[in-house]
Amino acid sequence: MSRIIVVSNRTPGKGPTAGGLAVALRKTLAEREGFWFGWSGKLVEHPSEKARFEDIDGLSVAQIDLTRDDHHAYYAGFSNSILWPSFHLRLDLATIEAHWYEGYRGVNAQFARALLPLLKPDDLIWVHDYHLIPLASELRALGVRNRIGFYLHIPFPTLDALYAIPHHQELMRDLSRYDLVGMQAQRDVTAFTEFAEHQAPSNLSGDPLQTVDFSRTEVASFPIGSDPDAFAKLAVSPAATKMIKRMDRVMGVQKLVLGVDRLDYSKGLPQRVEAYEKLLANDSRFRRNVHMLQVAPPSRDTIKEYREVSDALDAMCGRVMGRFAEPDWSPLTYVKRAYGQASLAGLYRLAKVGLVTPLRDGMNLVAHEYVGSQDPKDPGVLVLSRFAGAAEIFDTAILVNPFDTDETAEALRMALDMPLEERIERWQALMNAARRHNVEDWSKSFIERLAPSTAPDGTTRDILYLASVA
Ligand code: ADQ
Repeated sequence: MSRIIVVSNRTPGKGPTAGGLAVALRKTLAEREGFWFGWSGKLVEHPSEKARFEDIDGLSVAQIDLTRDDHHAYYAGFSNSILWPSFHLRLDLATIEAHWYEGYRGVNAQFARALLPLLKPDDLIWVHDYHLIPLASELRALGVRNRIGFYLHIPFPTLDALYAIPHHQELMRDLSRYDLVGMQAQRDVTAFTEFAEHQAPSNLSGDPLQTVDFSRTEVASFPIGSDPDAFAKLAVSPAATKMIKRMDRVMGVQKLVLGVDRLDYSKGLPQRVEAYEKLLANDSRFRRNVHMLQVAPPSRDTIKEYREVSDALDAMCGRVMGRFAEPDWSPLTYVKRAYGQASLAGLYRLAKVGLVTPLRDGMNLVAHEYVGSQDPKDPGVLVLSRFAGAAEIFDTAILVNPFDTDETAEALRMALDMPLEERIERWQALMNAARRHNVEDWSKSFIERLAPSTAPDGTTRDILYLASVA
Protein backbone atom coordinates (compact mmCIF):
# COMPACT_ATOMS: atom_id res chain seq x y z
CA MET A 1 0.00 0.00 0.00
CA SER A 2 1.37 3.46 -0.88
CA ARG A 3 2.48 5.77 1.88
CA ILE A 4 0.55 8.99 2.47
CA ILE A 5 2.45 12.25 2.76
CA VAL A 6 0.25 14.96 4.25
CA VAL A 7 1.46 18.51 3.64
CA SER A 8 0.03 21.57 5.36
CA ASN A 9 1.24 25.00 6.40
CA ARG A 10 1.60 23.97 10.06
CA THR A 11 2.14 20.50 11.39
CA PRO A 12 -0.12 19.36 14.26
CA GLY A 13 1.01 20.21 17.76
CA LYS A 14 1.39 18.04 20.84
CA GLY A 15 -1.35 17.23 23.30
CA PRO A 16 -5.11 16.74 23.30
CA THR A 17 -5.98 20.08 21.69
CA ALA A 18 -5.71 18.62 18.19
CA GLY A 19 -8.88 19.11 16.13
CA GLY A 20 -10.86 16.49 14.22
CA LEU A 21 -8.80 16.98 11.08
CA ALA A 22 -5.53 16.17 12.83
CA VAL A 23 -7.12 13.16 14.53
CA ALA A 24 -8.54 11.79 11.26
CA LEU A 25 -5.31 12.29 9.32
CA ARG A 26 -3.32 10.81 12.17
CA LYS A 27 -5.48 7.68 11.90
CA THR A 28 -4.97 7.58 8.16
CA LEU A 29 -1.21 7.89 8.57
CA ALA A 30 -1.19 5.13 11.20
CA GLU A 31 -3.00 2.77 8.80
CA ARG A 32 -1.03 3.51 5.66
CA GLU A 33 2.34 4.76 6.88
CA GLY A 34 3.81 8.04 5.81
CA PHE A 35 4.42 11.33 7.52
CA TRP A 36 3.14 14.88 7.92
CA PHE A 37 5.23 17.68 6.43
CA GLY A 38 5.02 21.41 7.13
CA TRP A 39 6.40 24.49 8.79
CA SER A 40 7.76 24.00 12.32
CA GLY A 41 6.47 27.32 13.65
CA LYS A 42 10.08 28.54 14.01
CA LEU A 43 11.47 31.64 12.34
CA VAL A 44 15.25 31.61 11.83
CA GLU A 45 17.77 33.63 9.86
CA HIS A 46 19.22 30.79 7.80
CA PRO A 47 16.80 27.85 7.55
CA SER A 48 18.26 24.49 6.65
CA GLU A 49 17.12 23.07 3.29
CA LYS A 50 16.65 19.72 5.04
CA ALA A 51 13.55 18.77 7.02
CA ARG A 52 13.85 17.51 10.62
CA PHE A 53 11.86 14.44 11.62
CA GLU A 54 10.16 14.34 14.98
CA ASP A 55 7.76 11.94 16.65
CA ILE A 56 4.77 13.93 17.90
CA ASP A 57 2.47 11.73 20.00
CA GLY A 58 3.20 8.75 17.73
CA LEU A 59 2.90 10.72 14.51
CA SER A 60 5.91 11.05 12.23
CA VAL A 61 6.33 14.74 11.42
CA ALA A 62 8.90 16.39 9.13
CA GLN A 63 9.36 20.11 9.60
CA ILE A 64 11.26 23.02 8.13
CA ASP A 65 11.89 26.52 9.47
CA LEU A 66 11.31 29.76 7.57
CA THR A 67 12.86 33.22 7.62
CA ARG A 68 10.79 35.97 9.18
CA ASP A 69 10.51 37.92 5.92
CA ASP A 70 9.51 34.89 3.83
CA HIS A 71 6.96 33.84 6.40
CA HIS A 72 5.44 37.30 6.55
CA ALA A 73 5.08 37.56 2.76
CA TYR A 74 3.77 34.00 2.42
CA TYR A 75 1.48 33.73 5.46
CA ALA A 76 0.24 37.12 6.73
CA GLY A 77 0.76 38.63 3.25
CA PHE A 78 -0.28 36.63 0.19
CA SER A 79 -2.18 33.83 1.99
CA ASN A 80 -4.11 35.79 4.59
CA SER A 81 -4.31 39.34 3.24
CA ILE A 82 -5.02 38.40 -0.39
CA LEU A 83 -6.21 34.82 -0.80
CA TRP A 84 -8.28 34.49 2.40
CA PRO A 85 -10.33 37.70 1.96
CA SER A 86 -10.78 37.16 -1.79
CA PHE A 87 -11.84 33.53 -1.44
CA HIS A 88 -14.33 34.69 1.23
CA LEU A 89 -15.59 37.44 -1.13
CA ARG A 90 -14.26 40.25 1.07
CA LEU A 91 -12.29 42.14 -1.56
CA ASP A 92 -12.86 45.28 0.52
CA LEU A 93 -10.62 43.72 3.20
CA ALA A 94 -7.85 42.56 0.85
CA THR A 95 -4.51 44.34 0.89
CA ILE A 96 -2.44 43.83 -2.21
CA GLU A 97 1.31 44.19 -2.04
CA ALA A 98 3.05 42.98 -5.18
CA HIS A 99 6.17 41.54 -3.51
CA TRP A 100 4.17 39.12 -1.36
CA TYR A 101 3.66 36.82 -4.31
CA GLU A 102 7.38 36.23 -4.59
CA GLY A 103 7.54 35.22 -0.92
CA TYR A 104 4.50 32.95 -1.37
CA ARG A 105 6.05 31.13 -4.34
CA GLY A 106 9.44 31.11 -2.62
CA VAL A 107 8.11 29.30 0.44
CA ASN A 108 6.25 26.81 -1.76
CA ALA A 109 9.53 26.18 -3.64
CA GLN A 110 11.32 25.75 -0.31
CA PHE A 111 8.69 23.21 0.82
CA ALA A 112 9.18 21.32 -2.49
CA ARG A 113 12.98 21.21 -2.22
CA ALA A 114 12.84 19.92 1.35
CA LEU A 115 10.15 17.35 0.53
CA LEU A 116 11.81 15.97 -2.63
CA PRO A 117 14.52 13.83 -0.97
CA LEU A 118 11.94 12.30 1.41
CA LEU A 119 9.67 10.95 -1.33
CA LYS A 120 9.37 7.40 -2.69
CA PRO A 121 8.02 6.84 -6.21
CA ASP A 122 4.61 5.48 -5.22
CA ASP A 123 3.89 7.87 -2.32
CA LEU A 124 0.54 9.66 -2.47
CA ILE A 125 0.96 13.33 -1.62
CA TRP A 126 -1.99 15.16 -0.06
CA VAL A 127 -1.57 18.93 0.09
CA HIS A 128 -3.85 21.05 2.29
CA ASP A 129 -5.19 24.51 1.74
CA TYR A 130 -4.66 27.85 0.08
CA HIS A 131 -1.17 28.47 1.46
CA LEU A 132 0.18 25.72 -0.76
CA ILE A 133 -1.59 26.06 -4.13
CA PRO A 134 1.73 26.18 -6.09
CA LEU A 135 3.28 23.17 -4.32
CA ALA A 136 2.43 20.62 -7.04
CA SER A 137 3.92 22.89 -9.74
CA GLU A 138 7.09 23.27 -7.71
CA LEU A 139 7.32 19.51 -7.13
CA ARG A 140 6.61 18.74 -10.80
CA ALA A 141 9.39 21.19 -11.78
CA LEU A 142 11.76 19.08 -9.68
CA GLY A 143 10.68 15.95 -11.55
CA VAL A 144 8.11 14.52 -9.11
CA ARG A 145 5.64 12.25 -10.95
CA ASN A 146 3.71 10.97 -7.91
CA ARG A 147 -0.02 11.43 -7.67
CA ILE A 148 -0.69 14.68 -5.83
CA GLY A 149 -4.01 15.75 -4.39
CA PHE A 150 -5.05 19.16 -3.09
CA TYR A 151 -7.83 19.92 -0.63
CA LEU A 152 -9.19 23.44 -0.27
CA HIS A 153 -10.59 23.99 3.24
CA ILE A 154 -12.09 27.39 2.40
CA PRO A 155 -14.69 28.30 -0.24
CA PHE A 156 -13.66 28.72 -3.86
CA PRO A 157 -14.25 32.32 -5.03
CA THR A 158 -16.67 33.53 -7.65
CA LEU A 159 -15.14 34.60 -10.97
CA ASP A 160 -15.02 38.32 -10.18
CA ALA A 161 -13.26 37.72 -6.88
CA LEU A 162 -10.85 35.28 -8.50
CA TYR A 163 -9.96 37.80 -11.20
CA ALA A 164 -9.17 40.37 -8.51
CA ILE A 165 -6.36 38.17 -7.18
CA PRO A 166 -2.94 39.03 -8.56
CA HIS A 167 -1.48 36.09 -10.54
CA HIS A 168 -4.80 34.22 -10.53
CA GLN A 169 -4.00 32.67 -13.90
CA GLU A 170 -0.77 31.17 -12.53
CA LEU A 171 -2.60 29.95 -9.45
CA MET A 172 -5.20 28.21 -11.60
CA ARG A 173 -2.41 26.69 -13.69
CA ASP A 174 -0.88 25.52 -10.40
CA LEU A 175 -4.16 23.78 -9.55
CA SER A 176 -4.09 22.00 -12.91
CA ARG A 177 -0.81 20.32 -11.85
CA TYR A 178 -2.71 18.29 -9.24
CA ASP A 179 -4.30 14.96 -10.09
CA LEU A 180 -7.19 15.59 -7.73
CA VAL A 181 -8.60 18.85 -6.36
CA GLY A 182 -11.08 18.45 -3.50
CA MET A 183 -13.51 21.16 -2.44
CA GLN A 184 -15.81 21.46 0.56
CA ALA A 185 -19.12 21.93 -1.25
CA GLN A 186 -20.81 21.58 -4.61
CA ARG A 187 -21.01 25.39 -4.62
CA ASP A 188 -17.21 25.47 -4.84
CA VAL A 189 -16.98 22.89 -7.62
CA THR A 190 -19.49 24.97 -9.60
CA ALA A 191 -17.40 28.13 -9.12
CA PHE A 192 -14.26 26.29 -10.20
CA THR A 193 -15.99 24.93 -13.28
CA GLU A 194 -17.10 28.41 -14.17
CA PHE A 195 -13.48 29.50 -14.42
CA ALA A 196 -12.65 26.56 -16.65
CA GLU A 197 -15.59 27.30 -18.92
CA HIS A 198 -15.16 31.05 -18.91
CA GLN A 199 -11.70 30.78 -20.36
CA ALA A 200 -12.96 28.82 -23.37
CA PRO A 201 -11.27 29.99 -26.58
CA SER A 202 -14.35 31.84 -27.82
CA ASN A 203 -14.20 34.13 -24.76
CA LEU A 204 -10.52 34.86 -25.06
CA SER A 205 -8.24 36.84 -27.27
CA GLY A 206 -7.36 33.54 -28.95
CA ASP A 207 -3.94 33.30 -27.36
CA PRO A 208 -3.64 29.63 -26.34
CA LEU A 209 -1.07 30.48 -23.66
CA GLN A 210 -3.84 32.14 -21.67
CA THR A 211 -5.79 28.94 -21.21
CA VAL A 212 -5.31 26.38 -18.49
CA ASP A 213 -5.62 22.71 -19.35
CA PHE A 214 -7.55 20.87 -16.64
CA SER A 215 -7.92 17.65 -18.65
CA ARG A 216 -5.79 15.65 -16.19
CA THR A 217 -7.25 17.16 -13.04
CA GLU A 218 -10.23 15.64 -11.34
CA VAL A 219 -12.34 18.09 -9.33
CA ALA A 220 -14.95 16.97 -6.85
CA SER A 221 -16.54 17.95 -3.58
CA PHE A 222 -15.51 16.07 -0.43
CA PRO A 223 -17.44 17.77 2.40
CA ILE A 224 -15.36 17.50 5.57
CA GLY A 225 -17.03 16.57 8.86
CA SER A 226 -16.24 15.89 12.50
CA ASP A 227 -16.60 12.73 14.57
CA PRO A 228 -20.14 13.24 15.89
CA ASP A 229 -20.16 10.08 17.99
CA ALA A 230 -16.91 11.10 19.67
CA PHE A 231 -18.53 14.47 20.48
CA ALA A 232 -21.60 12.66 21.84
CA LYS A 233 -19.30 10.83 24.27
CA LEU A 234 -17.23 13.89 25.03
CA ALA A 235 -20.36 15.89 25.88
CA VAL A 236 -21.08 13.57 28.83
CA SER A 237 -17.44 13.21 29.90
CA PRO A 238 -16.33 14.45 33.35
CA ALA A 239 -14.62 17.53 31.84
CA ALA A 240 -17.77 18.48 29.91
CA THR A 241 -19.97 17.86 32.95
CA LYS A 242 -17.71 20.09 35.01
CA MET A 243 -18.18 22.89 32.49
CA ILE A 244 -21.97 22.33 32.45
CA LYS A 245 -22.16 22.49 36.25
CA ARG A 246 -20.06 25.63 36.29
CA MET A 247 -22.44 27.24 33.81
CA ASP A 248 -25.59 25.91 35.48
CA ARG A 249 -24.72 27.81 38.66
CA VAL A 250 -24.90 31.15 36.84
CA MET A 251 -27.48 30.36 34.17
CA GLY A 252 -30.49 29.42 36.35
CA VAL A 253 -33.56 29.47 34.09
CA GLN A 254 -31.86 31.31 31.25
CA LYS A 255 -31.57 29.53 27.92
CA LEU A 256 -28.09 29.61 26.45
CA VAL A 257 -27.48 30.86 22.90
CA LEU A 258 -23.92 29.87 21.94
CA GLY A 259 -21.43 31.03 19.33
CA VAL A 260 -17.96 29.43 19.03
CA ASP A 261 -15.55 30.76 16.44
CA ARG A 262 -12.06 31.87 15.70
CA LEU A 263 -12.21 35.65 15.77
CA ASP A 264 -12.32 36.20 12.01
CA TYR A 265 -14.28 38.66 9.89
CA SER A 266 -15.64 35.77 7.80
CA LYS A 267 -17.55 34.46 10.83
CA GLY A 268 -20.09 37.31 10.90
CA LEU A 269 -19.69 38.07 14.62
CA PRO A 270 -20.83 41.72 14.75
CA GLN A 271 -23.89 40.81 12.64
CA ARG A 272 -24.61 37.93 15.01
CA VAL A 273 -24.57 40.17 18.09
CA GLU A 274 -26.77 42.67 16.24
CA ALA A 275 -29.30 39.90 15.51
CA TYR A 276 -29.30 38.99 19.20
CA GLU A 277 -29.82 42.64 20.09
CA LYS A 278 -32.86 42.70 17.78
CA LEU A 279 -34.27 39.58 19.44
CA LEU A 280 -34.10 41.31 22.82
CA ALA A 281 -35.48 44.56 21.40
CA ASN A 282 -38.37 42.86 19.55
CA ASP A 283 -39.55 40.56 22.29
CA SER A 284 -39.19 41.57 25.92
CA ARG A 285 -40.11 38.11 27.20
CA PHE A 286 -36.57 36.95 26.28
CA ARG A 287 -34.89 39.48 28.55
CA ARG A 288 -33.67 37.73 31.70
CA ASN A 289 -34.60 34.40 30.08
CA VAL A 290 -31.81 34.05 27.56
CA HIS A 291 -28.09 34.55 27.67
CA MET A 292 -25.72 34.65 24.74
CA LEU A 293 -22.19 33.31 25.13
CA GLN A 294 -19.74 34.05 22.35
CA VAL A 295 -16.39 32.27 22.54
CA ALA A 296 -13.96 33.84 20.08
CA PRO A 297 -10.22 33.66 20.66
CA PRO A 298 -8.19 36.14 18.58
CA SER A 299 -6.52 34.79 15.48
CA ARG A 300 -4.08 36.32 12.95
CA ASP A 301 -3.97 39.46 15.05
CA THR A 302 -0.88 40.81 13.32
CA ILE A 303 -3.26 41.66 10.46
CA LYS A 304 -5.06 45.00 10.72
CA GLU A 305 -8.44 43.72 9.48
CA TYR A 306 -8.49 41.13 12.27
CA ARG A 307 -7.82 43.76 14.93
CA GLU A 308 -10.60 45.85 13.41
CA VAL A 309 -13.20 43.09 13.58
CA SER A 310 -12.14 42.50 17.18
CA ASP A 311 -12.74 46.18 17.96
CA ALA A 312 -16.09 46.10 16.13
CA LEU A 313 -17.17 43.11 18.19
CA ASP A 314 -16.07 44.76 21.45
CA ALA A 315 -18.17 47.80 20.51
CA MET A 316 -21.23 45.71 19.58
CA CYS A 317 -21.09 43.71 22.80
CA GLY A 318 -20.67 46.92 24.81
CA ARG A 319 -23.68 48.43 23.06
CA VAL A 320 -25.92 45.44 23.83
CA MET A 321 -24.75 45.41 27.45
CA GLY A 322 -25.36 49.12 27.81
CA ARG A 323 -28.80 48.82 26.30
CA PHE A 324 -30.14 45.75 28.11
CA ALA A 325 -27.98 44.82 31.09
CA GLU A 326 -29.36 45.28 34.58
CA PRO A 327 -27.54 45.13 37.92
CA ASP A 328 -28.62 41.50 38.31
CA TRP A 329 -28.77 40.38 34.66
CA SER A 330 -26.38 40.57 31.75
CA PRO A 331 -27.59 39.66 28.28
CA LEU A 332 -24.29 38.30 27.01
CA THR A 333 -20.81 37.10 27.80
CA TYR A 334 -17.98 37.40 25.36
CA VAL A 335 -14.93 35.25 26.04
CA LYS A 336 -11.78 35.83 24.04
CA ARG A 337 -10.04 32.54 24.65
CA ALA A 338 -9.97 29.02 23.27
CA TYR A 339 -11.29 26.01 25.17
CA GLY A 340 -10.39 22.35 24.91
CA GLN A 341 -12.75 20.06 23.02
CA ALA A 342 -14.31 18.55 26.15
CA SER A 343 -15.22 21.95 27.60
CA LEU A 344 -16.59 23.01 24.23
CA ALA A 345 -18.65 19.82 24.05
CA GLY A 346 -20.13 20.68 27.46
CA LEU A 347 -21.04 24.17 26.27
CA TYR A 348 -22.53 22.80 23.04
CA ARG A 349 -24.68 20.38 25.03
CA LEU A 350 -25.94 23.05 27.36
CA ALA A 351 -26.81 25.48 24.57
CA LYS A 352 -30.45 25.59 23.50
CA VAL A 353 -29.35 27.33 20.32
CA GLY A 354 -26.11 26.86 18.38
CA LEU A 355 -25.71 30.11 16.49
CA VAL A 356 -23.40 29.49 13.53
CA THR A 357 -23.71 32.42 11.18
CA PRO A 358 -20.55 32.96 9.10
CA LEU A 359 -20.83 35.34 6.16
CA ARG A 360 -19.04 32.67 4.16
CA ASP A 361 -17.32 29.49 5.30
CA GLY A 362 -15.72 26.44 3.68
CA MET A 363 -17.63 23.97 5.85
CA ASN A 364 -17.79 25.07 9.51
CA LEU A 365 -16.98 22.26 11.86
CA VAL A 366 -18.52 23.99 14.88
CA ALA A 367 -21.93 23.22 13.34
CA HIS A 368 -20.99 19.51 13.13
CA GLU A 369 -19.63 19.48 16.68
CA TYR A 370 -22.75 21.19 18.04
CA VAL A 371 -24.98 18.56 16.44
CA GLY A 372 -22.82 15.70 17.77
CA SER A 373 -22.94 17.03 21.34
CA GLN A 374 -26.72 17.31 21.76
CA ASP A 375 -28.82 15.36 24.23
CA PRO A 376 -30.97 13.09 21.98
CA LYS A 377 -33.93 13.48 24.39
CA ASP A 378 -33.72 17.25 24.60
CA PRO A 379 -31.63 18.59 21.73
CA GLY A 380 -30.92 22.23 20.99
CA VAL A 381 -31.53 23.95 17.67
CA LEU A 382 -28.90 24.78 15.06
CA VAL A 383 -29.29 28.21 13.45
CA LEU A 384 -26.97 28.07 10.46
CA SER A 385 -25.82 30.47 7.77
CA ARG A 386 -26.80 29.43 4.27
CA PHE A 387 -23.33 30.57 3.18
CA ALA A 388 -21.49 27.92 5.20
CA GLY A 389 -20.63 24.74 3.28
CA ALA A 390 -22.42 22.95 6.14
CA ALA A 391 -25.75 24.30 4.83
CA GLU A 392 -25.53 21.82 1.92
CA ILE A 393 -25.55 18.99 4.46
CA PHE A 394 -27.70 20.31 7.29
CA ASP A 395 -30.96 21.22 5.59
CA THR A 396 -33.05 20.71 8.74
CA ALA A 397 -31.17 23.44 10.60
CA ILE A 398 -32.86 26.84 10.58
CA LEU A 399 -31.01 28.37 7.63
CA VAL A 400 -30.49 32.13 7.62
CA ASN A 401 -28.94 34.89 5.57
CA PRO A 402 -26.41 36.23 8.11
CA PHE A 403 -26.34 39.65 6.45
CA ASP A 404 -30.05 40.02 7.27
CA THR A 405 -30.01 40.47 11.03
CA ASP A 406 -33.83 40.73 11.19
CA GLU A 407 -34.07 37.28 9.68
CA THR A 408 -31.47 35.90 12.10
CA ALA A 409 -33.34 37.50 15.03
CA GLU A 410 -36.53 35.80 13.88
CA ALA A 411 -34.67 32.48 13.51
CA LEU A 412 -33.45 32.87 17.09
CA ARG A 413 -37.00 33.44 18.27
CA MET A 414 -38.20 30.34 16.38
CA ALA A 415 -35.37 28.27 17.82
CA LEU A 416 -36.03 29.40 21.40
CA ASP A 417 -39.77 28.74 21.04
CA MET A 418 -39.46 25.44 19.17
CA PRO A 419 -41.44 22.56 20.75
CA LEU A 420 -39.51 19.48 21.87
CA GLU A 421 -41.01 17.18 19.22
CA GLU A 422 -39.84 19.40 16.36
CA ARG A 423 -36.41 19.85 17.94
CA ILE A 424 -35.98 16.08 18.14
CA GLU A 425 -37.13 15.54 14.58
CA ARG A 426 -34.80 18.19 13.17
CA TRP A 427 -31.86 17.06 15.29
CA GLN A 428 -32.21 13.40 14.31
CA ALA A 429 -31.92 14.37 10.64
CA LEU A 430 -28.92 16.56 11.46
CA MET A 431 -27.20 13.79 13.42
CA ASN A 432 -27.74 11.32 10.57
CA ALA A 433 -26.19 13.82 8.17
CA ALA A 434 -23.24 14.47 10.52
CA ARG A 435 -22.62 10.72 10.73
CA ARG A 436 -22.83 10.29 6.95
CA HIS A 437 -20.20 13.02 6.55
CA ASN A 438 -17.82 12.05 9.35
CA VAL A 439 -14.19 13.06 9.08
CA GLU A 440 -12.77 9.55 8.87
CA ASP A 441 -14.83 8.69 5.81
CA TRP A 442 -13.91 12.06 4.34
CA SER A 443 -10.22 11.27 4.61
CA LYS A 444 -10.70 7.72 3.28
CA SER A 445 -12.75 8.82 0.30
CA PHE A 446 -10.21 11.46 -0.71
CA ILE A 447 -7.33 9.02 -0.52
CA GLU A 448 -9.22 6.30 -2.35
CA ARG A 449 -9.93 8.73 -5.14
CA LEU A 450 -6.30 9.83 -5.22
CA ALA A 451 -4.87 6.30 -5.19
CA PRO A 452 -3.93 4.97 -8.66
CA SER A 453 -6.11 1.85 -8.32
CA THR A 454 -9.17 4.08 -8.39
CA ALA A 455 -7.78 6.47 -10.96
CA PRO A 456 -10.18 7.99 -13.50
CA ASP A 457 -12.15 5.49 -15.55
CA GLY A 458 -14.92 7.89 -16.48
CA THR A 459 -17.70 5.85 -14.93
CA THR A 460 -18.10 7.47 -11.52
CA ARG A 461 -21.06 9.77 -11.72
CA ASP A 462 -20.26 12.47 -9.19
CA ILE A 463 -16.76 13.18 -10.46
CA LEU A 464 -16.30 16.24 -12.56
CA TYR A 465 -13.65 16.07 -15.24
CA LEU A 466 -13.01 19.45 -16.69
CA ALA A 467 -12.55 19.18 -20.41
CA SER A 468 -9.38 20.50 -21.94
CA VAL A 469 -9.87 24.02 -23.12
CA ALA A 470 -6.46 24.43 -24.72
P1 ADQ B 1 -11.90 27.44 10.69
O1 ADQ B 1 -12.11 28.71 9.96
O2 ADQ B 1 -10.94 27.47 11.82
O3 ADQ B 1 -11.47 26.27 9.68
P2 ADQ B 1 -14.23 25.85 11.82
O4 ADQ B 1 -14.48 24.77 10.85
O5 ADQ B 1 -15.46 26.46 12.35
O6 ADQ B 1 -13.40 27.03 11.20
O7 ADQ B 1 -13.42 25.37 13.11
C1 ADQ B 1 -12.37 24.52 13.07
C2 ADQ B 1 -12.06 23.94 14.47
O8 ADQ B 1 -11.66 24.97 15.38
C3 ADQ B 1 -13.25 23.23 15.12
O9 ADQ B 1 -12.85 21.93 15.44
C4 ADQ B 1 -13.58 24.03 16.37
O10 ADQ B 1 -13.92 23.25 17.49
C5 ADQ B 1 -12.30 24.77 16.65
N1 ADQ B 1 -12.64 26.06 17.25
C6 ADQ B 1 -13.30 27.08 16.67
N2 ADQ B 1 -13.50 28.07 17.55
C7 ADQ B 1 -12.96 27.67 18.72
C8 ADQ B 1 -12.85 28.25 20.01
N3 ADQ B 1 -13.38 29.43 20.25
N4 ADQ B 1 -12.22 27.54 20.99
C9 ADQ B 1 -11.71 26.33 20.72
N5 ADQ B 1 -11.79 25.73 19.53
C10 ADQ B 1 -12.39 26.39 18.54
C11 ADQ B 1 -11.25 26.13 8.26
C12 ADQ B 1 -12.35 26.66 7.35
C13 ADQ B 1 -13.66 25.99 7.67
C14 ADQ B 1 -13.52 24.47 7.60
C15 ADQ B 1 -12.33 24.00 8.41
C16 ADQ B 1 -12.05 22.51 8.21
O11 ADQ B 1 -12.46 28.08 7.45
O12 ADQ B 1 -14.69 26.42 6.77
O13 ADQ B 1 -14.70 23.86 8.10
O14 ADQ B 1 -11.15 24.71 8.03
O15 ADQ B 1 -11.90 22.19 6.86
